[in-house]
Order: sequence, then structure tokens, then C-alpha cells
Amino acid sequence: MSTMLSQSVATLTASSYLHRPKRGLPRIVQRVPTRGVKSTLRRVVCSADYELLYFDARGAAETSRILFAVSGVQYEDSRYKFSFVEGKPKVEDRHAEDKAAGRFEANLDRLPVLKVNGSAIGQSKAIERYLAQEFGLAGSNSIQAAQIDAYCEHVRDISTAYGKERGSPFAPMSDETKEKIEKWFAETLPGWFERLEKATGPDGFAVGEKLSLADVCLHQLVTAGTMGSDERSLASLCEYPKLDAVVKQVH
Ligand SMILES: N[C@@H](CCC(=O)N[C@@H](CS)C(=O)NCC(=O)O)C(=O)O
Repeated sequence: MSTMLSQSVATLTASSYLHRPKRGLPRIVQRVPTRGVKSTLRRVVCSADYELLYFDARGAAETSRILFAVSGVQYEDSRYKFSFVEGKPKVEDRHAEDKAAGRFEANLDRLPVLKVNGSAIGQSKAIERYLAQEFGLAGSNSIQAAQIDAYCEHVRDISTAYGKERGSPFAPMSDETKEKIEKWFAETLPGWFERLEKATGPDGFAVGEKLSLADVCLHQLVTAGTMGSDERSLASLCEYPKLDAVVKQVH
């Protein structure tokens, strides 16, 4: 799974995406040659020293990584490698050492953790909202900010509903689970998308007239995680032109 996740990271995002600057270097604002988002890229003037700690997988850190990529802000992308032993993920020893040293306390000893100039932020969604705010991806006013927040929660509801059908992403699919997933793509997901389409803006963005965290969240739903790794996720968008346009903006 780790390989698959890392590969898709490389194909989905900017070429500088995997660039890992050394800590302490001045932050360099750069244009990121991401397809489709060039017109919405802003020059982000940013003096913060960012380090994002997570596993070498997309998981709960990927939306934050995309936020860095589309904003052209450099950060240290610290990843703990893992392999599968008897079907279960085994993380490199450095993870346990760093945990014991208290590096993950901001997320109750879990990951991701974002370090900003020495301060630590836990909880992936709090990190995403913070970065969106910092990078101008949280709307133009407080109403839009709330609408973006709501859109991200819609996406999270869909992801959670899928997770209930799928069960552990590490477990092999039983015949019963396969049946549930067939039904998910044939009936349940279209039901969600029909409603989400109506809640999506007409200009190629989920909310308002420019790229926001909401667009990145929708993109992640259909391209990352266990649902996104199923090709039916992206394929299902063809019936929903507004959702399709949003995902293409980020792609
Ligand atoms: N709600 C938290 C969940 C954090 C969480 O469960 N992280 C998992 C990885 S996705 C983790 O670090 N698991 C390893 C552990 O608990 O030791 C978030 O979104 O940040």
C-alpha cells in the first residue's frame, strides 16, 4: 500500500511536491507547476519554518501536503517509513523513539503533527484549516469560511460512510465486503454526489470564485485513501459536471 500511495502522490501533485528542504533555510516562495491550478496560484509570502510529520503514506496528511503544493510554500515533509509484516504495518524504529521523546504530544502521541516555528499543532483537520487560513484558501469572508468548512465536513461524512462499508483498509476484502462496495459505487455514492453537486458552486470551485480547502478535500476524496484508490471513484464524477470541474482544478 505504501508504494501505491507514494506513487500516486508523485503523479497527482507538483513536481516540487516531494522536495524536502533542510530546516533553518529561509522559506522560498515558488511557482508550482501544478496542472490546472496555475491561474489560481497566489504568491504566498511566508517566513514560517514548517515541518509536517506523518507516515510515508497519503492518509491523514495528504490534504495538508496538497495545500502546501498548490500554494507553492516549502516545508519539510518528514515521513516515517513502514512495511507490512504478516499483513500488518510495521513502522521504522525512529517512530517509537520520537514518540517516546514527546514529538507527537500535540496529537495525543499520534500523527500527523505540524511544527510551525517550533510550535506544534495536532489533529489533521485543525492542521488543514490552519494552513488554508495561512495560505488564503479559506474563503474571502466569514460566510465563505463557514461554507468551506461545511463542504469539507460533507466530504468527511462521505469518507466515513465509505469506511464503515469497507472496514479496515489493511484487511483483505471478503466476498461480503466486495458486495457492499459494489452497492456503494452503484447506489450510495451517486446518492451523495447528487446532493453534493447541488451544494457545489457553478464556477469550477466548490465555494466562491477561487481555489479553497473545500476543492482540495473533494479532490482527496476521489483520488486518495481507500475509496480514492478505487478507479470507480474518479469515474463516477462524469455524471456530475460541477464536481468534475472542481477536481480538475486541483488535478
Ligand atoms: N483524529 C486524528 C487521528 C490521528 C490518528 O489516529 N493517527 C493515526 C494515523 S492516521 C496514528 O498516528 N496511528 C498510530 C498510533 O496511534 O500510534 C487526526 O485526524 O489527526
